[in-house]
Amino acid sequence: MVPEKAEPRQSRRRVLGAVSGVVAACAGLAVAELVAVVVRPEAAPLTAVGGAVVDRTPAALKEWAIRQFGTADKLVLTLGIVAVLAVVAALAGLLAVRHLPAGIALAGSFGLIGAAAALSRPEASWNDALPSLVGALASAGVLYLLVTAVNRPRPAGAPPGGTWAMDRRGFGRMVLAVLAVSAGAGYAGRRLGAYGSAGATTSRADLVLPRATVPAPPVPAGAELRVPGISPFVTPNRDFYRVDTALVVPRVDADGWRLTLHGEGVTRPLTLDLRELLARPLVEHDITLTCVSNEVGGPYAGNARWLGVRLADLLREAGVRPPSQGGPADQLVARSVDGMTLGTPVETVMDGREALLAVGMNGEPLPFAHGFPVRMVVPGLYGYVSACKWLTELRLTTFAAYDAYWVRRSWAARGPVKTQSRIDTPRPLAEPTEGRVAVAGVAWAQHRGIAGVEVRVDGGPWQEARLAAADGVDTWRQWVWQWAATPGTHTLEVRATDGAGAVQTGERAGTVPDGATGWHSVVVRVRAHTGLTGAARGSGRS
Ligand SMILES: Nc1nc2c(c(=O)[nH]1)N[C@H]1C(S)=C(S)[C@@H](COP(=O)(O)O)O[C@H]1N2
Ligand SMILES: [Mo]
Repeated sequence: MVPEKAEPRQSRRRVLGAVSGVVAACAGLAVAELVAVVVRPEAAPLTAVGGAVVDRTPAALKEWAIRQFGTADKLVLTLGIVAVLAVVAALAGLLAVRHLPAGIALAGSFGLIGAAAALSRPEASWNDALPSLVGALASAGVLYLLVTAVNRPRPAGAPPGGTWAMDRRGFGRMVLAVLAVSAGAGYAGRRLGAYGSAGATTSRADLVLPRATVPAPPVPAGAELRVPGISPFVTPNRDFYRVDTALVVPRVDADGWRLTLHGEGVTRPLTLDLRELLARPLVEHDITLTCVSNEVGGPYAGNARWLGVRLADLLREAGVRPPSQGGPADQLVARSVDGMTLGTPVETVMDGREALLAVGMNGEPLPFAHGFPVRMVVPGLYGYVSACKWLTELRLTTFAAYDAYWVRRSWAARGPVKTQSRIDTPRPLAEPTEGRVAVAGVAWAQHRGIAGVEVRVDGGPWQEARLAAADGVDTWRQWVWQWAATPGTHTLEVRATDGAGAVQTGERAGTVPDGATGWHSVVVRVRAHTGLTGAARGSGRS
């Protein structure tokens, strides 16, 4: 009789223990969020652990994650961490009902992991350990209270079997109280976080960009083909792809922003605030930005009108000479407020192209996600070696002496953009009707320009596509080819020729270490006209 009663009681105790563990973890996270508001948003445990995971993810796995989840990769990462945390928290609770110190030690060790992750991030200071440590203390305290309640001995004289109902009510109340306080703390943390970056938000809203001293000519009317489904020539800011390691977008207050320029061969080091930067001549230029992680046919390319200061002018003013003129530094290392480093060849920046310290994107200040207040953009180089967002430091050094963030993670030190072309329409596995089908897309070979695009069907002869008007050599170019489609399954392929006459290679290569190559292909199933007479079928209308 006794063992039979003890069994369910034991399992109930285990369930309550697991619940205690999870609730204690919630409390710990909420408290940590609140502390992180004061310390630094990036130091919140979930963000810190996520960031540390990103830093340590091998290039191949990162590629896979980006491919699988696209821009949701960060959300998936955070959910994964939460899932692991929940499991370990439940285990800590289970352990705690049997052996309280051991359970509390397990819960607390998670705080140490959070703290270690925060300290391992670039730009970390000792303070960054605080959110996780204080959070761990809070969660240990809550776990202690809950588990003590779970383990409280049955009051003497209580009717057998009914005792748990009493204790459970008390336990339930405690759980609800802790969850309510945690939710309140978490909410307060978020609100205070927004308040903390209110200065940044206002500084962006208040920023009036000066007019360009050298405005860009209007985009030629013929640059935009009117083909449904083609990428627009100018990518709206809200649709512009985003690739970075930041789990929380840095919100920099423009009023406190400073840029320092120093290093080898710099005879006059500079420190500029935003007002001083904006007082310089501003150039406007259309540049297509592409990511080295873009698969053939992938989405990580966007075209914008950038407003900014010519980086080469600033470098020259600081006394920098390119290596070809005897300068000692061949690498310009840009560093962002969140510690990201990107290394750019000095020679490229100073060879006359419009390498910019950009402040404006498509007529507005840079969006926070795209680097407010200042970022770099260099036509012809992949983003990872040129397009530092939330820029705060420029340092002259050599490629021999220093490896930037991505180079330490198996990407090539130099990343010139490879010629690429993409079929935007028809979409893969589309089912157009036979007859005239517009095959269209974009092609890019920044700073060399696009001289031709060809399409072929089922491995047949290459056919010249019609190019849209060019808006200079630094942007992508739209193209269209009218296909007389016949019923059945067909493979469309595209290849471009750059301004130097080099034909895009068909040799397939992955994105690591210096960008994917190969021809984009799309398989479609062309449907026969139905319910039409033979004469109408031949008319080519569709
Ligand atoms: N601070 C910072 N700048 C960064 C990155 C980053 O992770 N952190 N990623 C780079 C990469 S890999 C690319 S492709 C471009 C993407 O810029 P976008 O997000 O504005 O499109 O930003 C670059 N600048
Ligand atoms: Mo990138």
